[in-house]
Amino acid sequence: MSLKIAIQKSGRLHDDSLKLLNDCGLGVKNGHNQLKSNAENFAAEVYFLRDDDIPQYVEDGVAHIGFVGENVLYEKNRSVDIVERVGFGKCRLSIAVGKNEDYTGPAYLDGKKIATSYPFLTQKFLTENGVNAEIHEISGSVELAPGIGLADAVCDLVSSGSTLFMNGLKEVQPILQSQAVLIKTKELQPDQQKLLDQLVFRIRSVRKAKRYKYVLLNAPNDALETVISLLPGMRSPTVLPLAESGWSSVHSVIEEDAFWTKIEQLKAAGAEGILVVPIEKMIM
Ligand code: PRT
Ligand code: ZN
Repeated sequence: MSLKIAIQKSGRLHDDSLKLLNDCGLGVKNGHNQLKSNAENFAAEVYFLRDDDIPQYVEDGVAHIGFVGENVLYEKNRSVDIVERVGFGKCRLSIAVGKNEDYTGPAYLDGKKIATSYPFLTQKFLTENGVNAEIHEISGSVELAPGIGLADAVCDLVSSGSTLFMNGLKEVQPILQSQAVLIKTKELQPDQQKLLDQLVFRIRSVRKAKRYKYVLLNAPNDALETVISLLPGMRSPTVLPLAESGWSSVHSVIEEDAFWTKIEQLKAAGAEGILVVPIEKMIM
């Protein structure tokens, strides 16, 4: 009995999916030129598939779980459950028009032709906004369509925006924010559910660790109260006396977002010799 995990064979989600599984200790070899690979340290097999096929494989239970972009998941509209958002593959699905066009809102699209690889999501957006437009489905290089007279607008994935810019287009209407998600089939056997629970616990520990840094510093004892109030830590900071009397060493964790502000406040409070160390896993 093992957990069958689908990830993208090659493309933008492949490396991050594989890295996440290996950060979770599974021991999976890269899938170039193979359909599947056994995890060395976990009861799991990894299937390498086209991202478009992953929702269906998971719905059918051929794979128990899989990593796929929300854009693909909602476009395919398959019946699976989202277990966890995993933070990579961030992008948005947006309407874009010629850079000199005056886009005033969805009504602008009335009677226009829109090229997209996402006909289902595009139509959903049009319907929700009461717009009548013609959808022209193409499978790649959607951004070229307006330039060759195939469409008036596109609905495509955007991350930096440079592809649109280079093709004389501008993003005017995001219709979906997307990132990679872990999905699961509706019916899992109890043993498989147990493996999934273990994996999700590890994924959360790995992702949490990335958001935090381990901090060690020295502080004069009369500054300890302020320093400790700045460092709540997992429970509370560790405080150890230094060989030099009147000084202590303080160990704690700081969240990435607040990092530089905290460091400045700690220095102002009298902290010295501040060391910041990455954390690999964080088990709460
Ligand atoms: O072969 P397979 O079918 O598995 O792969 P694919 O070619 O369909 O997908 P791939 O590897 O290109 O993308 C996989 C997933 O990555 C997508 O489904 C999204 O969930 C996610 N993702 C994140 C992106 C982007 N960012 C992205 N920028 N997918 C595609 N793009 C493309 C976009 O289509 C456009 O051509 O990048 C271009 C825009 O990028 P910017 O930075 O110029 O705006
Ligand atoms: Zn694809």
